[in-house]
Amino acid sequence: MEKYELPKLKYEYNDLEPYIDEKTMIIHHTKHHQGYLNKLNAALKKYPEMFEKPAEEHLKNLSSLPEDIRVAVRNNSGGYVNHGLFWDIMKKDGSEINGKIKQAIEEAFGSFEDFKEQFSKAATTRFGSGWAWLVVYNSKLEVMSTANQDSPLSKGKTPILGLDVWEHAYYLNYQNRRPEYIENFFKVIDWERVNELYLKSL
Ligand code: MN3
Repeated sequence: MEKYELPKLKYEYNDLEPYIDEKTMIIHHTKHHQGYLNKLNAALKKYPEMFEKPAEEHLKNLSSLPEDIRVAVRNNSGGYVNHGLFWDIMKKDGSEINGKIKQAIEEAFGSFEDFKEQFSKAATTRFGSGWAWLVVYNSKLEVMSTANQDSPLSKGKTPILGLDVWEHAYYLNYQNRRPEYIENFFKVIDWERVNELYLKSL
């Protein structure tokens, strides 16, 4: 492999309407996600052997990267990988939560509603640009948030659900109404996929 590539969506740009609008999806995927990818590919030109590993691997080992590309990888491999997960855990009309992930969420947070409240709070209170996450750490579920494009992988945690709360993710449709965007995100979550990622992480 000579460079990383933009993952294709499993659905159409307008499939997440009315919760996430088509125009936001197009700009987000073809401009923002593509932008992180282009910068990541450019940064690694000097170190082509790095393309042999999945981009996730670099985020797990930021401190071992060559210093001249460490910040670029943190931001752009972060942006590349985070958006890849974000697209992957959504689908048209969403799906009901079921299976092991349902059980694990109830065990970790008390109930699905308690989880939703914690996750939404993490997403709402993330100051400025960043992400809210459901992660697996030591086989247990946790809610967390990160700034900018920082990945939970850099803290040894495996993200299985992520919500982009950068303004570019919602501003066209929601303007400053981030809480409404967060509430509507729950209507398009592909819980079958999240369940698969959960099982894989164990
Ligand atoms: Mn984004």
